[in-house]
Amino acid sequence: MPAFTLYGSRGSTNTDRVRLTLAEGGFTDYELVLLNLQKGEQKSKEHQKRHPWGKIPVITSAEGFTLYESRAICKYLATKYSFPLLPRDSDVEAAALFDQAQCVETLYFAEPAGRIAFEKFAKRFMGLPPDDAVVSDALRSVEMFFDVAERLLQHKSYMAGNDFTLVDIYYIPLIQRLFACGYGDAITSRAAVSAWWDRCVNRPAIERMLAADKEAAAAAGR
Ligand SMILES: N[C@@H](CCC(=O)N[C@@H](CS)C(=O)NCC(=O)O)C(=O)O
Repeated sequence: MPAFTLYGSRGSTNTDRVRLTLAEGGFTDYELVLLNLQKGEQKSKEHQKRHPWGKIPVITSAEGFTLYESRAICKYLATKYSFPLLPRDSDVEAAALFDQAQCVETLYFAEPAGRIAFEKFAKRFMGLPPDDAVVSDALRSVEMFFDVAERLLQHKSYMAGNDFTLVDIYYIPLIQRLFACGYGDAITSRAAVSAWWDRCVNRPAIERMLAADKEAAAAAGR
């Protein structure tokens, strides 16, 4: 019996955040159940017992433990299975800097990048046109975010310090979405950000997972 079930969806950035964490931790003892968001399967009564807001990802264990919110899931899995992706508990300052980097990612980056992904990617599947005003406003915020990141990454290798952590993983799915939507320049035009991005996606486990997903998407015509 697998250690837990991950409920997610193909092409979901929030699900991919969890899958990347598991890949980086080398953990394969789990079952992935894919819900069809276009059919609204995430809003079923059964799924709302797992996630009261009817969203993915969620993990459930055979012992009855359920957890939603991708970053909380990643942190829980990294702690439970000792993936070397978190600062040591005893290093209080490193733990605080990790929390700071996590808040920065969620509030200053993922918020505007998520708006772009919704307008330019998700809306395509809903048959709706993007709202260009929302996209340009969000793009301005993303550019401003990376201007600051560019300065910070001159003095450290990763977002929370000199070690690769979960926070770096948190960025990957939405940055990939920016590339897919034609906004990869926000990364490649900034030397330090671009070098950081290369360090992240050239990690063997991450590179393997991204390549396999790309191949699967091409085969499925997505
Ligand atoms: N903050 C949540 C976001 C979850 C979320 O919005 N998931 C999307 C898929 S990427 C979803 O379930 N969308 C369908 C819906 O809202 O009905 C997390 O990090 O897990």
